[in-house]
Amino acid sequence: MLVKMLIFRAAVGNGLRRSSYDRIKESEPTMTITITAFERSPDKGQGLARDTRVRWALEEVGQPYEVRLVSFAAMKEPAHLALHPFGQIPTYEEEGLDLFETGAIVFHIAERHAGLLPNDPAARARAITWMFAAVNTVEPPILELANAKILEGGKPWSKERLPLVKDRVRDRLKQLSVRLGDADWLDGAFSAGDLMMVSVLLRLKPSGILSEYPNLAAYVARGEARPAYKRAFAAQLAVNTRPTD
Ligand code: GTB
Repeated sequence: MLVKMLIFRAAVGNGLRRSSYDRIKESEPTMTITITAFERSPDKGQGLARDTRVRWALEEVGQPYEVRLVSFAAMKEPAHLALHPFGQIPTYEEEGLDLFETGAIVFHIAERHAGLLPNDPAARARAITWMFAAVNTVEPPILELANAKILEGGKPWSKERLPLVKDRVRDRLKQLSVRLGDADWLDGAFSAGDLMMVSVLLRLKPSGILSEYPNLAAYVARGEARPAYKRAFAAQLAVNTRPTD
């Protein structure tokens, strides 16, 4: 595998055409991929924990994977901290490579396997841009809203602050809604950029804010309707609804 990675880097470095890279990708042997997920997600299987986006990416590219379930306590133990310095899920392991951060994991999957990034270099760069926009620009206000509700809901100032936080989410959604317009996906065919953006937007579903932007609500629904998403969702649901030991 190391050799193949080096070949890929060399191909890119030498400016070889994309078809060379594709041939390398096609010849990639199947390897064991292991991700981590909550032993029990606090959302009880709504698919909001971030392992879902990694499962989804793996399903889109047809890569089988294994899941190691971790408790909140185990996430803070040295063994898990060696994989994830911040003691979180998900992580990603394949032979010779450990990764954390869903943006990096999904990007890695998309780079290694066909199906999530276009071959055309410019379209590929734009799809990657949308991945960054999802985690750097759209996700922060959405997380802020989740924190305002979950962590700060009991504070005396929370009620006054909440509308401001919601409006920051709306500002971003309005802009995204304008850009998406009546297109199915953000830039041509479905890509890792859409996978990340839909995953980020899904967190808003329980708030009702998403439905204020019908084209975004439809965009998220299109993502959820993808067979790969359905398989990913079902897999995490099975974990989170299994009988307790
Ligand atoms: N930036 C990192 C990434 O994208 O990989 C963030 C990873 C992260 O936040 N992981 C969370 C975690 O491990 C789980 S997904 N938290 C435990 C900890 O920090 O100790 C976030 C999440 C958790 C729960 C819900 N929920 O129940 O609705 C939704 C999302």
